[in-house]
Amino acid sequence: MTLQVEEFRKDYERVVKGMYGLSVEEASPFQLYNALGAYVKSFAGEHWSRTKTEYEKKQVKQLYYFSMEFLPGRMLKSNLLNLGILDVVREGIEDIGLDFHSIVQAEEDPALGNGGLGRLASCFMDSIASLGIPGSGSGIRYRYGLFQQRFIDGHQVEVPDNWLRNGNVWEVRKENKAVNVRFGGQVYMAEQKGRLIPVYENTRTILAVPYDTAMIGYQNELVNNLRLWSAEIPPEDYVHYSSISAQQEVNQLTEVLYPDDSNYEGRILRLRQEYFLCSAGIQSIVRYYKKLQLPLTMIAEKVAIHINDTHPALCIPEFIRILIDEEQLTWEQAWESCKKVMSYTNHTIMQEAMEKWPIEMLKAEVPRIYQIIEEINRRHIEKKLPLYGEELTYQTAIIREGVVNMAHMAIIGSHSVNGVAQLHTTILKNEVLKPFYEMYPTRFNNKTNGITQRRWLQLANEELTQLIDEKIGTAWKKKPSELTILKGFVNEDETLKQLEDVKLRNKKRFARYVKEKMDITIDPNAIFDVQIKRLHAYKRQLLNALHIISRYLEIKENPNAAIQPRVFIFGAKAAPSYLYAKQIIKLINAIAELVNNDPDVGDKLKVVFVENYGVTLAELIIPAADVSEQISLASKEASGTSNMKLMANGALTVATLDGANVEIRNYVGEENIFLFGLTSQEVYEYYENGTYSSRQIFESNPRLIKVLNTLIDGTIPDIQEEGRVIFDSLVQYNDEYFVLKDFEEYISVQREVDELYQDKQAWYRKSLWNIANSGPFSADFTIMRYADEIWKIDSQMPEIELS
Ligand code: Z57
Repeated sequence: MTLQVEEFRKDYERVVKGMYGLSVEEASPFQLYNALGAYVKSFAGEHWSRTKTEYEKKQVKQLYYFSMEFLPGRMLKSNLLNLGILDVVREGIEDIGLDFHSIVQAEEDPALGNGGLGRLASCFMDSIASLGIPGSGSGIRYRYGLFQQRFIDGHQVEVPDNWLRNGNVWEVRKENKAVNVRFGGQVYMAEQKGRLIPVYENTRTILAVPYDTAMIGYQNELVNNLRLWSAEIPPEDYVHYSSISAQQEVNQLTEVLYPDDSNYEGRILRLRQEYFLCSAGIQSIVRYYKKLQLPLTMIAEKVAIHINDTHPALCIPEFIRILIDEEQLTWEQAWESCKKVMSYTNHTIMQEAMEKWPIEMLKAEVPRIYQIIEEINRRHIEKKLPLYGEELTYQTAIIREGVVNMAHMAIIGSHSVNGVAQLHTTILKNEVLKPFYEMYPTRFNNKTNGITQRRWLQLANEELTQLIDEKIGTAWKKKPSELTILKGFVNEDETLKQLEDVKLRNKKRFARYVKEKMDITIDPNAIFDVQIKRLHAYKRQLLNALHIISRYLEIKENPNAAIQPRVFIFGAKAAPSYLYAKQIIKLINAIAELVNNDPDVGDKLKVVFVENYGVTLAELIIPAADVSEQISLASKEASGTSNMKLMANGALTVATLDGANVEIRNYVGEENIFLFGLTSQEVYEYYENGTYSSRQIFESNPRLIKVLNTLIDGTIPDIQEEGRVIFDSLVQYNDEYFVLKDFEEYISVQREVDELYQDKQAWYRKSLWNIANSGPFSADFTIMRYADEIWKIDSQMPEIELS
């Protein structure tokens, strides 16, 4: 069934009239968007319902991907692309005389995640559907997404993200699928018909209502589901909710996403959110499974549950609770099924990100779940003590020193634990989770992250997509490995020139945005140097900032020297409670203020810190990037995914050997990436011998002295407090992330960047080489491996071939 432009026009005009009683000329961009969304949703509805019936009829094994975060980005264009009607619809819209771009822009960007982890979950949803894998997402429908970021005098200010204000055309409320989730009270075991069953007292029941969103596969007529849960007062339970405070408690539950990325804030409300997701999700899975009329002891043959970081790890005790308390299985039966069903991804080695819930909190909020965790722990210790002795066994305990270690529970309760890049997995095995690796060597495996080229190349960079199509045809869109065919073009001057033109147009597009939004003029011929990611000390935006100061000082010392112009582009939100990160934002904004307004500097150096970085801005910035900054302290970034997106769009990477940067290096070769800095091994050696002295490095490097002094001598405006704190963190408090240690090599590798850029042909040869080598980072490959090796789920389209 192919859609014709004419037919679309008629249908669309009818939808607009039906929804708003307006002609398309009268409707606002938002109304036009909403009507188009409704049209797309009904277009996909046929496939959606057919997919569901097929899964049920064939009783296929299904994956449930549990995540506290999803960052889907705007969905209109992506849905049109995947349905194969993007061109027809765009043409139809423009035939009517409407502006397609302004309709697209009327959509809110749902920020139901913080950063890499949430965006990865959404890339995975796209790949799972596109590969024809039966699977759905399970998450929370936050009433408010991640805060919107504003800058006031260079300081970050957070504004609530009321993303549902105008409704959400993609979601479908499924009130008939609601379930009850119980919190608090007391629980004791009582005998009934010869079995111990839990008796609850004084619990509060909250209704979990699912909202479903279609996850549309790429031109394969398959539509999966993303199910987001929302908390409501159970209508039949009004007596318990007569007080305002009881009502408020329910309304608070799914009110807002916690804004911490790679940082654990042990808040009671967050614990409730986690249990709410797990309980609602597991209940709905078991309910579905029971419809199939198969024995509950065989649930692992039809269900795989994936835990995205430890945030949904309460899936494990909740699954056991339901099987034992409500379905009368024995502990042994429930436990065996649990391990077969569950798998877990670790996303970080940062200690401050590790979830450790105080026992008292769990007892108060989810008393039955706590009992089950105690029992899992007791049996674990009992079983492993004789095999591994005290030291190792107690290192793997779930409960220790008054807290429940969620990572330990996730590992013990699953059959698979994976890291997200080769280096990360190696560090998990040899350092962070070493005792577990000794105990369960076969449970550990690596699944290097990936990205969806559909959003990050086809949609975000239409011009590059067209160029690639012209060179190698369109098969790469279903078979990302074919991007390697581009390697055959690296010595074709014409292709390199075309690539340069594409990049220049993307840079001009971004420059227009910067001019309009920020009133900063940037030169599209300068190098666009991009660092876009959450603000975190370990990611070392500060190192980037010190490099900028160093260049500024060079220009001031020698205003007439010829230097390669560069625009430094930042996008980053800081967690509201992360003071140091906010101070670095202020510092970078102050540097921008200084250099952008200094007449000695002109176009040689510009600094642009975009407000409110998110998926939508990423789609604008990434295609315009020449340089990709991936400069975390080696060993600290589990994988990184902006590194992959930027590479696929032809940026050259400046990197430490951290996370997936190592694999990028392996694919492109040393000559096609700018490496610098300590290796993870060297970092670990410093930790072991404790010999790092940042002060020594500071005092023996005249350039560093000059650069760091600008933080405290008034050179940079309006940073009295921030400058001092940051200076002290580097010199006085021994520079936790080895910024000073890596500084000199960073400066020198940046000089090589400038030199290479003088030779455009050489530059774009490397750029093309990077694009040609980005295929392996397709999330389709990643998901294929999860499905084969962990979930044991087959594609519904066995003919698929990615390489
Ligand atoms: C988050 O975005 C990541 C890890 C976490 O533990 C939390 Br909490 C949030 C990130 C890592 O920092 C990235 O390196 C990685 O690429 C991403 O998760 C996806 O795996």
